[in-house]
Amino acid sequence: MTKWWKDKVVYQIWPKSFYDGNGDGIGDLYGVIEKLDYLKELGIDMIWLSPVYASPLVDQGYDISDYKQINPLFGDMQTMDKLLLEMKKRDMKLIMDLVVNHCSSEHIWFQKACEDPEGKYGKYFYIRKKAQGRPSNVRAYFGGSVWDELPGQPDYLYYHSFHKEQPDLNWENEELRNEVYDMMNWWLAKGIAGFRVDAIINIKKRLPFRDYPVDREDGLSDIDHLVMDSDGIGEFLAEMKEQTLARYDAFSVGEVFGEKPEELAAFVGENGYFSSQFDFGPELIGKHGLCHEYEEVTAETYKEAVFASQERIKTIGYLSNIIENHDEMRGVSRYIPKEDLSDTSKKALATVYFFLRGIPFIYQGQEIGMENCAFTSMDEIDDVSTINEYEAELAAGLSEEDALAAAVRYSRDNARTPMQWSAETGFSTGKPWIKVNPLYEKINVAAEQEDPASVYHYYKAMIALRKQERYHDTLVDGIFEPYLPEETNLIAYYRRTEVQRILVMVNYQKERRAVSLPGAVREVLLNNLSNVELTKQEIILAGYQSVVLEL
Ligand code: TEU
Ligand code: CA
Repeated sequence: MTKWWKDKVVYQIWPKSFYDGNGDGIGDLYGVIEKLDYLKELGIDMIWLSPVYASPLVDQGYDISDYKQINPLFGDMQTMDKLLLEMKKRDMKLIMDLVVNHCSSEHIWFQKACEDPEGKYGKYFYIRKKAQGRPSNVRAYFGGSVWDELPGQPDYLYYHSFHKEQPDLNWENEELRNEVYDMMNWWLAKGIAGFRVDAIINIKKRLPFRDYPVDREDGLSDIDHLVMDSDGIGEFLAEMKEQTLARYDAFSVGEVFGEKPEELAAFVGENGYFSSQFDFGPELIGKHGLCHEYEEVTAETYKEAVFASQERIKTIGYLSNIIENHDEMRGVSRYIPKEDLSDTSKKALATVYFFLRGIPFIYQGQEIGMENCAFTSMDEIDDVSTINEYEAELAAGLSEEDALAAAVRYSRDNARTPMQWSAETGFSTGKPWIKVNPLYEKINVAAEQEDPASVYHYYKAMIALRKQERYHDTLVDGIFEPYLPEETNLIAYYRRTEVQRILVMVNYQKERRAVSLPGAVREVLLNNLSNVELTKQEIILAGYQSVVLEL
């Protein structure tokens, strides 16, 4: 397998909120096609398209009822083929979302399993006889037991890691695995460049199912206990690669939470199951218990998480680096203290993550500095995960006000408000399906394209720098090495090769500071402010000033 993908910059589109091409208030494939030139202009090479398959949208498309059909809300297969063609014309690659830990309860396989739990399709799922008792006390990611009564079959239970309308597929069943591989090859043969692989760590469960320590009033146990207790996933992932990805030299990026530390090389090493996996280290900082118990991120905890991930991957391969996605709050609202939020600090955060060793992913709206949305009521929330969190906060005894504040701060819907294209939002000629972030008049594509000092133009400059011939090899393959890591609130690191040294320096605090330099600066390649004070020995960095220096 070649590594054709390692210098690419990837943009994640969550289609329902990207751009509405037909005026029904819902983003769609027509809209994606219309915005390809915008993405090309930004410098994007590859698009990760979140699910557009047939789905009842219980989990916004991560509940698939037909892997080979397009949800009419998003368009049709003809439009999908047009998108592929238009992207090919622009030398852009498309990766699709591979959601095969589970399907939708509306999938024909599950419908047939409900008709005949003991038959062929019953074996595509984890179905158990109720008389034998609930097989385990594991809590689903979206709350409640992972076991629910099989619809129409009061004597049977079935397993779901997520929502009860997302029954887990039984990967122990070779027939099911071959169905998945056939579907993957069908999409690869259409010309997609690969997949983002959803919740893949969950496909391997330790059997027989068993109980784990109860950790909440609901008498259930966090599903991570089951994940950590399950071994042997490599057998499935190696088979998947051999049967599909390797045949097309496809790019694959795993959404992997909780792989065992010693498994990282097997997952994303030279001959790994996947090309890459996301670095979720920063995303997990301080997340223990319920949202109201989460610790806020600081410059030091952010630096520690990022540097630890770079150290882990250093001799193994490439991580995919993010500050946000469709499952998280907006990155600038998570990694920058609220009182320090500004275009300068947004650019500083961007600099920290974008030049790390690995593949930079940009989530829709991140490039214009979109922030968390001021949700004022649960009526404005659509997301099943946020609703579950709110209920769990109430059950933990929080007031409605405190439960709301905790749940909406970390809500996935912060990332799912409509992309802000102009001061009129510009997302749809109809009524958007979800609240528009009130900050759209200031934070929008049109305004920022006009302002050379905008977050948008800074992202464009970062992408251009990464692609510049002179720096390409160092920024793509150069070794990552911390610089003065002991300096509080300084996040600085080398990217270096035998012949070139680049130094990324971010003063991650509002106070200005002097930092010693390791040598003469050949050139200031990037600066989020209009100038920088340099002497032979040191650099004076203003609050949240970020620079990229060629030494
Ligand atoms: O997310 C997976 C997911 O949310 C869990 O793996 C994660 O560990 C948990 O939320 C704790 O952090 C993927 C999709 O990105 C998400 O949108 C879907 O809701 C989910 O899978 C089910 O398909
Ligand atoms: Ca639409």
